[in-house]
Amino acid sequence: MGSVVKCVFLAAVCSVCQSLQGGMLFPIDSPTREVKDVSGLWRFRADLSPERNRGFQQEWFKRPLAETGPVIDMPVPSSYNDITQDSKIRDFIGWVWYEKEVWVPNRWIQDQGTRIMLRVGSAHYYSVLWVNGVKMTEHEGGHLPFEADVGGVLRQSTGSTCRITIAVNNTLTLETLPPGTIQYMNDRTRYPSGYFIQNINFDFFNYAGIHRSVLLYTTPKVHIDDITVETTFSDNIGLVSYDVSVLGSSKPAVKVTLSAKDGRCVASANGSRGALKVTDVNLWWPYLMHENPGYLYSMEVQATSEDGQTDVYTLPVGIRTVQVTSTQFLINNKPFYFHGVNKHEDADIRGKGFDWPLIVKDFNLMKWMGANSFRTSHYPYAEEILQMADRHGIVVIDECPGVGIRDIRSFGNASLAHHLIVMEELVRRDKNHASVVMWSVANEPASEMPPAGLYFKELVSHTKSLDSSRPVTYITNSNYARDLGAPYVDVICVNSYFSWYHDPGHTEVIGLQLTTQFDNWYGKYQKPIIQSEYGADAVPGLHSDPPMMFTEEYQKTVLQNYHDVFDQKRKEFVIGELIWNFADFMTAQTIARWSGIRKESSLGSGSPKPERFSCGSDTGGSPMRQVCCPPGPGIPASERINCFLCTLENRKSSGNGVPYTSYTMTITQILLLIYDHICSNAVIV
Ligand code: BDP
Repeated sequence: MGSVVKCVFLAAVCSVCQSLQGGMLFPIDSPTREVKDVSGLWRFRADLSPERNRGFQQEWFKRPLAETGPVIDMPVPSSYNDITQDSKIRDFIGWVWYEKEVWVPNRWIQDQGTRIMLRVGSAHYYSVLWVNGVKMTEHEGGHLPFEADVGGVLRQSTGSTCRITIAVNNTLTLETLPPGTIQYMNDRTRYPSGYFIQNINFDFFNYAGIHRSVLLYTTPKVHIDDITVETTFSDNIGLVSYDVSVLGSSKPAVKVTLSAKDGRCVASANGSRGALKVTDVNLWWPYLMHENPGYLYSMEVQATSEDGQTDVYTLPVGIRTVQVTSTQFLINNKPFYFHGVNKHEDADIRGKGFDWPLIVKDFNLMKWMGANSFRTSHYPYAEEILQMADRHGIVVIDECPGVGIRDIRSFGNASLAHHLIVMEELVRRDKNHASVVMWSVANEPASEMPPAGLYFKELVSHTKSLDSSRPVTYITNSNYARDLGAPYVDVICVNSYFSWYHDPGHTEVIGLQLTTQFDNWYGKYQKPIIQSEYGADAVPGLHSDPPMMFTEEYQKTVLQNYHDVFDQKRKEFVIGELIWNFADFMTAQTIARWSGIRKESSLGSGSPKPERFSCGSDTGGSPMRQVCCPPGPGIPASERINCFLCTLENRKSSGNGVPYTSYTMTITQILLLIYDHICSNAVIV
């Protein structure tokens, strides 16, 4: 490994040797808290020096970035890769520097009782944060938030300006999550001096940058640091157990009030730990399982110190239970079937940058398809996405970035130590979401390798020690007889691509092979099984009869064959199917991927262009999902086809759908198929 990477990660490995301190509540406004979003346009520079460490040598954080070299505009949140016209930025490996100067309200500075926090929702991969030239914190890992108390520094600075500098390094090593390796190419007849590449073992583009909002927010000095809720019910009585941690006061008085949707107080209690009893409880139900899915109570926590300082935080709470038997996944004691999708945070231009229109559109699409669930393949998604899932009753399998652990050296102690910390960060962030029903600690690790047994035993048991209320799994593509981690999981999640990566071209063997796959896994473990990925690529507009690989017909045939087996096996122990993938997404450039991956099942999560999705209908241009394609079974196919053709027309005429127009027919076919399948199997309890 070259020095570029070495210097970056020494610090990282050391920093993971300790356990997490404190909570990471989502920043909200409340009577005692304020949030100021400082996202927007930032100044940006990639450190193109050979060792990528000029920024540290020249201490770029000490002065405004524009004084140490050229800067360009960079939107936050967004990946930086696709923003410029420069392939060096798209494929950049190493440190990039972001900077923004913002004003902090005077009253925040003047009031010594105000805590001023700076929080980054996620930056990929390793970040160092300075305010006014003073280092505030470092964080390893994308996809999860980090924050620092910046009040002290701001109060020492003159004026109320706050110059935020964030250096972000996307280098992946054997000990990062996901892992990767840096390879220096030393053959001088083929590569210039210092030439290196980033190798990865996962199938999505290694987008980098500041991916979620950067927020300044306040709390009082005496503040609610963390809240943990667990829920259950018996008959019509719901029970919410809570645990509140308050910092800044040795003997805080804590009051907790639970309100129904209409604002009615339904229970209250005093004390930092306790239980709230809710009579005539409205349970949190998944979408399509109840006429009123996603019911959320509002839990207001109030903490007051001996000297009268108060903090207030309000948390949405869904009351529900989750349980796994040898054949079923129970939500509120009723069998739940995961009829869903795998996703990515991925969009044209913004990469993995947070984007509300895209998120809302994706939820509308999922609901319109009749999907009741998704897996956060292959990393934690934005908290706002989980909040949406809570509200809409969409069930989530919450996955950590443990994807591509294929090298035996990534099962070592340093890797495990970091993986445990990442699970702590994930559980700390997402533990209170009713939508999250299971943790996934990894995707397709080399779980047949000898160290995998101990690795997964530790990882799963640590995750259970953090949260005993949810089952834990990881997603496997190993052989059932040789998978060393499967004994420790609660649900078997299997990925398979029969007639694609195995027996290419032979869809006739899917039925037999999939049945055998299920029977083997169940025979060995007697645990319920989710088909956590299945699918096939298609080149848009490519047709053949009889179907051949990469045609739209072939993709359809593969899905149909899988669905036939699911429909049989769900009568026994199969508890779900998550198609690969909800939408096309970008991958690294390789001969196996044509402009990213094309196993999409819906209209796609490309850059949000609402006009692509509207339909000039009889009623005058209402969104097509309402007019032509309402959720649920029984919509005549002809109507749905018209609707899609209309979409196609809209995309063509929008003129900006260049990357999309060509594959619309694929989308049409696949979406119809999934839609038919999901609608015909929707379980309404
Ligand atoms: C699985 C991976 C997923 C890939 C998919 C595929 O979990 O990330 O994109 O296969 O190859 O192996 O399409």
